[in-house]
Amino acid sequence: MRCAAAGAKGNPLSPILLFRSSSSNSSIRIVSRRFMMSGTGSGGGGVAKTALQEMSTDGEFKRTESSFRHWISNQEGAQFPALAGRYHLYISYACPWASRCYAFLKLKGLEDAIGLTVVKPKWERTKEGEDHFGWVFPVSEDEEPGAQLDPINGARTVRELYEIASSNYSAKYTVPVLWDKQKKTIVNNESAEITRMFNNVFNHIAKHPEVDLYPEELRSKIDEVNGWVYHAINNGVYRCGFATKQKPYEEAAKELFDALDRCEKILANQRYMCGNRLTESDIRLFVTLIRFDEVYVVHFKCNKKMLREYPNLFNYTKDIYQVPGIAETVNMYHIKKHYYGSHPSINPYGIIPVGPYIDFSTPHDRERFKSAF
Ligand SMILES: N[C@@H](CCC(=O)N[C@@H](CS)C(=O)NCC(=O)O)C(=O)O
Repeated sequence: MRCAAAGAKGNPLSPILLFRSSSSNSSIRIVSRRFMMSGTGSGGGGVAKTALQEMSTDGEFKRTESSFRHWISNQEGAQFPALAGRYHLYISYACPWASRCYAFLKLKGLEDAIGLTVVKPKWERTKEGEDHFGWVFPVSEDEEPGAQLDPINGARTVRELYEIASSNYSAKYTVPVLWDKQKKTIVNNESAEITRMFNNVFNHIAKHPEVDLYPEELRSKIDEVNGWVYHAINNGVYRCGFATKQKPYEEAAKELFDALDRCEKILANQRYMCGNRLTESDIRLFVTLIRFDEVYVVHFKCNKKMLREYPNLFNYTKDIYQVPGIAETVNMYHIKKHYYGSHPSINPYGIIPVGPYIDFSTPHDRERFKSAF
């Protein structure tokens, strides 16, 4: 692994280069990786500019780390103070990472304090004469139901947001993007950190400050669950879907279904992943489960079992879907249109399968457990 982007220049908040993975509360970092660059015709060796290129030479999908890692704070003199109306969240309904941020925004009641814009579901060319395909905004409000024009920067693409934020950015143009309207830059593009900020730092302006999805007493449990759920399930489905060789696919699939079996067992004895209280771990698991039968079983070849064959997991997914605010974060039309339409190396004709369109609002059996939420 080699560094591939230059250090900060121009914008004083431009990302800097660092290789590390744990979360800190104040820095920004670009972690760039050299990949095979499949599908670019470049013949290998470059910085991944889309998930489709994050392939190691042995056919394994390797996700690149997020770059902008500023932290919003309540402390006096903070570079990014926790103020109402200052920040804007750009998401795609299709993206599980972005959707978990939107879920936190809803659960905390931050809709009036933090703006939200949804991109079009299907990736399009982001620059004339270039091969890069990525997230774009519609050109009119009625072009794509659920997608919106960019009201803050008037950008046509998410790529433009990254280019405004940093003149020398050279990695992926991902959602979510948490934007600072005052400094005109990206505060953070890592959902794991955006959700923590939404949970903790806006309580004075949140409609539901009492909702705490990362409570002190459960933090080590939540971190432990998040660790294996991320590796084997959240990222695991991508490791199945984007593998370009049989062995890494089979390894990812084994880890995925072992982890789902483990969740099924846990959820036989308690309502949520960390006990009788809804936490961050449940939102993280939910965003993958809700896409499972509709997308991952078919598109990412995660077909050893369907979600509907796991009674506890299936009912659990319905339970979380029915938490007030969560259903609004799920748009299956965008989800299916994105995955089946944006990865030509996996689905060259872009055909969207007809089923199953599960109704997650139907009754579930999870009330048999007590709940503290
Ligand atoms: N670690 C990031 C991952 C975000 C991410 O991978 N987003 C995908 C959509 S699901 C994306 O925007 N990909 C753009 C691309 O691959 O070009 C997070 O959790 O925020």
